[in-house]
Amino acid sequence: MADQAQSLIRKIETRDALVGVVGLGYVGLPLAVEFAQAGFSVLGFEVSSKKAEAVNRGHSYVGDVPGEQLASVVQAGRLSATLGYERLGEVDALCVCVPTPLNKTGDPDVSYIISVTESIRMTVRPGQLIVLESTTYPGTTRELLLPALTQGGRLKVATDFFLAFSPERVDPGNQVWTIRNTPKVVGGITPSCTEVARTLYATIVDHVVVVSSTEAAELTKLLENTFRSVNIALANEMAIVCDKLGVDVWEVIAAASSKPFGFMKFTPGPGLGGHCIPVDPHYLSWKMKTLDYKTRLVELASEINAEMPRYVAEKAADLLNQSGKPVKGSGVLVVGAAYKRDTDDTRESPALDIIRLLAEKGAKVTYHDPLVPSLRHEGQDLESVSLDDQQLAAADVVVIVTDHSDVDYDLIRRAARPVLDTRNVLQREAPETAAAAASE
Ligand code: SAJ
Repeated sequence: MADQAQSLIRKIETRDALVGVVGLGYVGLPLAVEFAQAGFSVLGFEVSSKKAEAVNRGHSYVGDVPGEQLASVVQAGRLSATLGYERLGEVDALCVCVPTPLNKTGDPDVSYIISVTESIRMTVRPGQLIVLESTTYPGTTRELLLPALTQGGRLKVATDFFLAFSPERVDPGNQVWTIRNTPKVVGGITPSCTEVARTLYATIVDHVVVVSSTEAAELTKLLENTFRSVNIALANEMAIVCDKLGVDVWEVIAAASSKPFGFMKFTPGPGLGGHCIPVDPHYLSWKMKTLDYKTRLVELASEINAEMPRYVAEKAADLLNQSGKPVKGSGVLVVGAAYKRDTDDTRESPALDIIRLLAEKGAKVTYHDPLVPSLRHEGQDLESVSLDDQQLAAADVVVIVTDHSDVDYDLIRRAARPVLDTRNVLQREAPETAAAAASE
């Protein structure tokens, strides 16, 4: 193995390597703290002065990073944050954890990757490992980063610097699966790149899964999340099928889940939210379109999921109709604005679409979400209303969109208003059902 590789591996093994993390968000900050706790000196790179200052004050803004944990590594001088990318050349190993959203036309927006790559191009030096962690289309590392780093031939990959991809697998709020015990996939441009990256992650992760290329690592992440999108779409389509057949989809899914092999439970919902599942499959579809291949199943699943908010709004209108009420002027109380249970994250939340669609039909829409005190949506500022008899009495229909634990579902049951329960939470958490079942 090249001398550079051996000396960098040694630096990592002795913890003398200076580790850099670009992007101190829900992926980068926990990663930076993990490396600091493993004994490295870590330099975080942020474009937000607010975040950089908070880190240097030891103030955590990421739920998965307890304040005292951050404060202790900062006070020990193990972690600091710098604004901008000027100091990239100082680090020996750099993990890039920048956002990869979609742009307005639904295509990949790799501008954050391009921006940091341009800075790396100007600072990359012999002896550095660069690892991209951001979820992206297969080929990004080789097609965008590699050419920039080789500087038109000045530097050679695997001789001077090392380049790999390693997808993030952070599940915000998950207390069971942490950075340390969640296997980490790593794939390099060359075997020696892979080995240097493997050595780095082995200092903070119990199990590193090595693959043969950066494309294999990039695609591994896309498969993980496209798998969810496709199966959630199937659950959503089954909900529509069961509704038309007058069958309880939740009963069917519960029964299918009794199969001890060959089945994995997914549940229908009001649509797909979050910044992973609704986004990642589009990175795959987009890349394949450039190769003149249409990923029909992947795109169809995204379409089905994206249609669910409209389906929910129509079902709410049907419920009003059954009470002889037009949507226009009727009160609609949406329970839950976050994209999934027990999170305050409203990114891509289907609740936003459901609120918009019903408001467009003239409904008087209010929402209650104990974790989302206010919402800015389509130029509108909405405040979460309290869940009480008065609000429920004013609602001609209640639409449960997020099944937060901290909501008084008994109050909703007792109000006896028409309810569209997109998460089956009333049935699932019905004390009566449990009591009835127990008395049989
Ligand atoms: N959803 C359904 N039905 C399901 C599962 C989810 O409608 O059966 C909805 C959720 O309500 C949400 C959306 O899909 O609106 C996405 O939910 P998710 O459970 O996939 O959660 P995310 O978006 O937080 O996905 C993250 C991903 N983690 C990473 O990308 C590192 C995903 O790979 C994880 O599997 C997922 O967390 C997880 O399992 O919690």
